[in-house]
Amino acid sequence: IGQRAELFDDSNYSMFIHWGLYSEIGNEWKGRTYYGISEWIMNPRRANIPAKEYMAEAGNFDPVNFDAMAIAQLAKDAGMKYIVVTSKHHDGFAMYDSKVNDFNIVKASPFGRDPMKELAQACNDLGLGFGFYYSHNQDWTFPGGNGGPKVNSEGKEVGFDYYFREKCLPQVKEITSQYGEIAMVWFDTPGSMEKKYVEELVAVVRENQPNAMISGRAGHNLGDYLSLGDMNIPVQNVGGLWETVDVTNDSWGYAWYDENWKSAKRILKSTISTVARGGTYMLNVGPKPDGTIPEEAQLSLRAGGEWISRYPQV
Ligand code: JFZ
Repeated sequence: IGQRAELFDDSNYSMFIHWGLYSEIGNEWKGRTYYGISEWIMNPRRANIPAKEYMAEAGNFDPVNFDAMAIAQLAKDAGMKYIVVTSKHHDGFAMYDSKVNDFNIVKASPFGRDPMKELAQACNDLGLGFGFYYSHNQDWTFPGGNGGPKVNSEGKEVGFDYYFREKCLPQVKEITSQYGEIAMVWFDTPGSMEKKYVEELVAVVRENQPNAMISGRAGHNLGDYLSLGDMNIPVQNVGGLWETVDVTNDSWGYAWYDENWKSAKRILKSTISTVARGGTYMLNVGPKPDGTIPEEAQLSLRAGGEWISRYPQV
């Protein structure tokens, strides 16, 4: 895969950011706390929130203290080399200015800014790579998306193809063309998605971003590398290009009660074990409802970065 692989050669420690409407909810719905990964709050086995009700929650999402430069600087201080952020998770809410679908942070929320533009710019200014997570198969609020409603706004029954043509493909075109050069498109949970769809998405990414890596979870082995199971640090050597993703606490998205922070020592151990076996370690932070990164995560990331900065790059 040639030049694209340079991302993993030069940069084997990176920041994952799960940020979306679920961050505003923080795992508390109608006065009740639901435990588990917060970006799954609307799932039937959790708070079981109907799509319409969940979508209305966007009117309350106003992360006024979001500061792209502060987050990029945190990644830099931590010793990380690039950032991958959720442009759209399974809930279907786009965290960027999407022209093809109004359920996004610019149109549906009071915030009114495109935080992805700001973050892409901040990463560029600090010499960090920038990439997008995009949930290509699951979309719980758009008709036809996996886990989504079965009928469209006209009451007509629709399938996956409808979601793919009307939302998924055009949005992947947007995220690969509106934010300058990006380093990565992190597709996730392909499920039983047909190969032809994954092929079309991969073709768009290759066309618009020839140097971007595509995650192992694109599906049908069409990604550029192997993605291990979440929070999985291998104890054996793994061949080829690979990555493992992990969390600073327990949930990817912000959860109000989640204080199970990993220490700097624990973060360094995981980073070193992964990198020593040739892998890339992508560590997640979940911004709070106001858009800032929890203080405890900042402290341990910076303490780890201080240790890393004392060793010369090889
Ligand atoms: C997925 C998402 O459902 C989750 O919300 C989060 O974004 C995470 C990073 O990715 O969850 C997964 C996907 C794959 C595995 C585990 C959790 N896996 O392969 O072990």
